Amino acid sequence: MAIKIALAGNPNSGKTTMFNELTGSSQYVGNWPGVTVEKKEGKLRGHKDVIIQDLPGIYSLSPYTLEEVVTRNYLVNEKPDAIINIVDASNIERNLYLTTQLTEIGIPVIIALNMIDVVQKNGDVIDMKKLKDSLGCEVVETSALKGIGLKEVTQRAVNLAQAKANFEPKHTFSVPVEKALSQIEELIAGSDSNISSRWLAIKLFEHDEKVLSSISLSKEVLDKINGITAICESDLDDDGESIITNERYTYINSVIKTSLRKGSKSDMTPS
Ligand code: BGO
Repeated sequence: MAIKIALAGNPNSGKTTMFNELTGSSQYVGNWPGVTVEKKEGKLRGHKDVIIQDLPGIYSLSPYTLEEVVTRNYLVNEKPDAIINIVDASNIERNLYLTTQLTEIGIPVIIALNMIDVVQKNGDVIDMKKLKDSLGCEVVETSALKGIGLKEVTQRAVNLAQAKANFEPKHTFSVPVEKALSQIEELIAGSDSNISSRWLAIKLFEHDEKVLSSISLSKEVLDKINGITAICESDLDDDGESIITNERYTYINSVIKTSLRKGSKSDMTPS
């Protein structure tokens, strides 16, 4: 059976450039079912049994835009064998917000740290080992524009896909949130065995209406989940969705602090 690798990333991260480089002329363009969002897939050059699925450029996996919903429905329901997350290395802080969400789905993620030529030009230094250790996934420096690192990132993605290993993100939330999430996970265990229970638990904690309406839970279980979330919200004096968002940013700040050293040219604004 063919291996399916999804390309996910923020708008302007270089996704189209990379997709074109990886697939050449073997592209098929259509629409995602029921929506006018472009769907592009193609065969990886030199690998007739590896399909690269391009996903819409997005900043988050929230339920608020068509592109986000298309992307997360595909990842959660269709389950590609691996995700290449294209991260604009020259805007790493903003791009890692999506990364923290992609790694929660349970599909192996490899990061293409793209625009590395821009980072080098700016004199910035990214400590690859520290970045890899704190994110818990493989990271490869790439320049889609200059064709650097593309073979390596795709070969590693194919290896990850073939290994079919379970993927556990390094990122965890604060103690009270983790406690609530594990209680919710216990309550929903077995409700939809196709979807990662941790991902579902986070979405339920965030009061995600789209996920709530897509799974069937008894009123009793739903009441318990709402009770668990309400206790945590009251303890942290915020709503579930904001708690998760804020904790993602706190985590990203800690990753950036340990792995990025800004060069002097970075702060100069172009005239
Ligand atoms: C323009 N390095 C550099 N330096 N640039 C890159 C790289 C890289 O690794 N990868 C992509 N780019 P998209 P999304 C442009 O179009 O693939 C550039 O949204 C321009 N256009 O060439 O479109 C890429 O699909 C005029 O730049 O991203 C493109 O994710 C002047 O990043 C841009 C300068 O890439 C976005 C750049 C008319």
